[in-house]
Amino acid sequence: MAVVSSAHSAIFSKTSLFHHINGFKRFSSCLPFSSSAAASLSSKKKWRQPVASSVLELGGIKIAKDDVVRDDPTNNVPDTIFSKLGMQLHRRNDHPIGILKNGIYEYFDTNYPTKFDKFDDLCPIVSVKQNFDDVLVPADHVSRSYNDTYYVDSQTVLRCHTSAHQAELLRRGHTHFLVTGDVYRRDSIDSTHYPVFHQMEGVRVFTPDIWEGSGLDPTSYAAEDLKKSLEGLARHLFGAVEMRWIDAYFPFTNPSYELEIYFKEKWMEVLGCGVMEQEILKSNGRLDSVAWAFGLGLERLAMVLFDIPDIRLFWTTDERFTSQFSEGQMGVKFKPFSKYPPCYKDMSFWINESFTENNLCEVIRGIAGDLVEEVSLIDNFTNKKGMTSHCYRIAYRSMERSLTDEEINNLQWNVREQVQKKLNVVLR
Ligand code: FA5
Ligand code: MG
Repeated sequence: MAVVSSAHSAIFSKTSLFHHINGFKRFSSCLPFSSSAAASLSSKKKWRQPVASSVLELGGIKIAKDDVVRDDPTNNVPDTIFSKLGMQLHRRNDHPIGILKNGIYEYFDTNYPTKFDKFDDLCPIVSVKQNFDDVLVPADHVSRSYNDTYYVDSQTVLRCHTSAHQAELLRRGHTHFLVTGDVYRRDSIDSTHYPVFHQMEGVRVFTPDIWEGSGLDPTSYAAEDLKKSLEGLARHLFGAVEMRWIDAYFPFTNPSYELEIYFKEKWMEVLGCGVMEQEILKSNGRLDSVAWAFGLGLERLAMVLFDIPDIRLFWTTDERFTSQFSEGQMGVKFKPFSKYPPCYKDMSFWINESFTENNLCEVIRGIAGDLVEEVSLIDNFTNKKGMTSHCYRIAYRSMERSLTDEEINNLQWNVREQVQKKLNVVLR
């Protein structure tokens, strides 16, 4: 395994208004989460369609749509995201994400019998404190912005990483745990980014008797153990695959690393990890310990494992996809059911100071849903008057069928109208 050092960026690797509006009380009872491993959804029924009903049950808690999607400035959760809450792909044993989760469990159960406690049903609606403060994310960190995170209200978010559960589980006395869950981020659009995806968090705490006598200082001991465990996991999942370690930055670990895997002619980041900041351990009842932590991107790993070319496929209920996977079958290679052609549409506009690419992508997804495959900036210039123009290319493609010209033209027409209206930009 080659070791390469360089900086790398992603949401965490970059250097309150109203309180208890209706519904928040229910979320707080949702926070001391229900427990784990027990229930996995029946794998008999093939995957259900997105919930049309407007009341969900998450970790045993009932949540109504208007608790999560509200027309007020502290809320930026769109309908399309609400429809993903409660889908829990990671709890379906015949879905690639569930199969992968079970494969990772198997690795930890084999190598550390009975050690790791597993949680896969913790409520994705968490407090700002859990998601950010508890893991030392600075007050001015980009990940806290409304541009990057879905806020239910000023103190409540859809978790943007499973690290949101670290502190609480440590406080409850867990020293080895795996937390799997759906996480939510406003993000760009391409084949490896989706606004809802799944992570698995792993934490292992070491007490002094474990590193004493190793000849290593506790931090080096934990860092070595971490890399060994994750390299072992990668071998368990993939056998031989090209990978490299990258030095990284996270507010909650030091040192920090990311692991990249070579996939479809590109390096793809699959996980972040590191030695947990002492302060997190100290604040949660572990004065004399060190710990490592990691956060795996399950879709990214599943793409490599099952040869799934596009992240949107995880959400399809098309039989031609779902019938290819079954419980316990790790690494079956996905056979694409004919490839439909993409259709490209360009749009140019003068941006304003508040323009962001995440906002643009949110508007486009709101209209085109999973028919949009990629949004990329293809031209960017500033004129003599200081006005900046962006040209974006939108690739439309269905994973399931051919799209008609008329359908695409309608989508694009709608996108142009909404982009202009919602983002206050001037089309050219
Ligand atoms: C984190 O989320 C950290 N919480 C990980 C961590 C945990 C670090 C514990 C240290 C200790 P990051 O933002 O890089 O880090 O995301 C982790 C992984 O999630 C990425 O490596 C990637 O595999 C996946 N990921 C990130 N954004 C997306 C996205 N939009 N779609 C699909 N997968 C994504
Ligand atoms: Mg990252």
